[in-house]
Amino acid sequence: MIKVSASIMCGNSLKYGEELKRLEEANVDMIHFDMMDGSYVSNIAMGIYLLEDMNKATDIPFDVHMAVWEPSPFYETMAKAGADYLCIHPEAVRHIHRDVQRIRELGMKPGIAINPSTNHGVLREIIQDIDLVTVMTVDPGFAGQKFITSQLEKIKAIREMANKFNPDLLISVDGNINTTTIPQCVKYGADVLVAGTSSIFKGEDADYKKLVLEMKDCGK
Ligand code: S6P
Ligand code: MG
Repeated sequence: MIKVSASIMCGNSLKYGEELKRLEEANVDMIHFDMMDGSYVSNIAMGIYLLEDMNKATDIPFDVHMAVWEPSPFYETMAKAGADYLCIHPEAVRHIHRDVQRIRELGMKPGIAINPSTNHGVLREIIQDIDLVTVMTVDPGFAGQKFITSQLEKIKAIREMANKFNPDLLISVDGNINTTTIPQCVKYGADVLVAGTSSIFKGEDADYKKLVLEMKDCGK
């Protein structure tokens, strides 16, 4: 079943409370919460206090994407703040198994985010220990970029690996996910669609419910 994870960074930051209500009414499955440290990526976004407050305001699960170097000192705080899934980049940590184990021990579901230039082979030794892979279909750091089509083959290869070693693995796609790119992503094996500026966050008048349904429909 296809899930939509709404990238809240793309919402109106003066109205996050209202944005969460609109996303609840639109029945999104998850909130994609991007954290950026200004070093692993050239942008700074979304902090822990914000996650804590948002988590108090909604029951929608949080899929946190840490585009952060050495995120391990923050895992405990992230668990307390309400992260359900916690996705890290393999290049950003020293020992990926230790980090994944720690994330699970703290009650979160571990995930790995793969940059466009990172080969999916990095997953082979860890795929059985994680719940989510986020395939970056743009370089991380910014909303509003162009889809990198070479990532489709990667989605397919990860799905094949998952079928063999972890059939319940969720594969999410993040970056320029819209009604044009969704059919191919889903065909190749994605089941979580990160919704940003190119699909649902289109301003005050956007009908999130309709847009979310369109995303799910075009992936059928
Ligand atoms: C990018 C970040 C993403 C964006 C999302 C934006 O660094 O990880 O989660 O928020 O991809 O979506 P769009 O439709 O503007 O590309
Ligand atoms: Mg993201």
